Amino acid sequence: MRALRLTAWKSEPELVEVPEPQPGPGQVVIRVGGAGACHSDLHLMYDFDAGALPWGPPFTLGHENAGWVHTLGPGVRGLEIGAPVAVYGPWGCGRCGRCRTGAENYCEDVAEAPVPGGGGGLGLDGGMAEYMLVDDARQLLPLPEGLDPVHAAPLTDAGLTPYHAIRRSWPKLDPRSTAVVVGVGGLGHVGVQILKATTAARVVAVDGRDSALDLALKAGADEVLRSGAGTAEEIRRMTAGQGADVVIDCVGSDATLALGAAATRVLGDLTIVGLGGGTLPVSFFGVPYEASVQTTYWGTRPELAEVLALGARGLVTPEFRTFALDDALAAYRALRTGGIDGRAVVVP
Ligand code: FEH
Ligand code: ZN
Ligand code: ZN
Repeated sequence: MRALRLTAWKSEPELVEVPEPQPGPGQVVIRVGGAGACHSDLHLMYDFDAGALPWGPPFTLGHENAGWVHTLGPGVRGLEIGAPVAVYGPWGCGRCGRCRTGAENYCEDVAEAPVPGGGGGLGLDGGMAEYMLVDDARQLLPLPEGLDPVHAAPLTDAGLTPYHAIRRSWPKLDPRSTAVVVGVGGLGHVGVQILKATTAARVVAVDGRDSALDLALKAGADEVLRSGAGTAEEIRRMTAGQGADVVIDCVGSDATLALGAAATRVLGDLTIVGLGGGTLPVSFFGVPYEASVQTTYWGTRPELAEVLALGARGLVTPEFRTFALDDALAAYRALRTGGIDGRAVVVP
């Protein structure tokens, strides 16, 4: 079969012929129906040096996957061949306290995980291929009625990652609240939809690109702001001087972190989801009193079930453009130059 493989750090992936995977005990092979191209894959290709992550090439890209059950390894029960499934992406040890609650994104015994801190498409072979080996049947969630693998794939990361970030801030998102999403790309536009579907907060989206602001409006944003020198002041003006209750930063650059710190309300949340590599100096007067600043990594398996339910009900519907496997590298190149509104999904 063909697979888009990263063979070295700081290099573009190659479409090569590889053997079809065979499932071992407890494992499942899926026929891939959709594999999303995530912005973090660009960091893997162009930015990270060897040693930056506890795993490395060679592996097949694609950590945002859904498809159909193809073959079952020995001992796997309860899955039917041909059943549509989404793949939960962060693969933990399965036995530690976090993994037992389904929070494998925060596995506490990563040495016992299939790959420390990664999963299929992140150190192990992912979904940019005709078939994908899923390390354990527990990582497969049945697709609810009304959701097909192409639509489900972006929900597993572009959906789950902002969902987790937003869900933890639900107590701060009442009908008087303002939530700001900074960066309206693959994750950010789904974040806007999730805020609208799960809270009554006013949603403000910030981006530097007109096409992204159009996407934010389509996703349901109440207001959009073109990022610039006065953005934080504008957010304060819109909130009677108080600032935003919750800021979800899907970029994570120096500039967006500074914006977040300047625009967050006292007692608010500033949540950094984007891998932009920026830093935020924290000091007594540098951040609002009792504002919580946190990073989040992906989400939990129970949360993925919730996101799939939102997708099946038509409440969260990522915008995407499909690409053939032959064009997967072109999809990444377009993503890199800002040429993709929403997500690119590879359909092998
Ligand atoms: C991938 C690699 C490293 C950090 C974060 C990510 C996310 O895109 C996972 O969804
Ligand atoms: Zn990702
Ligand atoms: Zn674990």
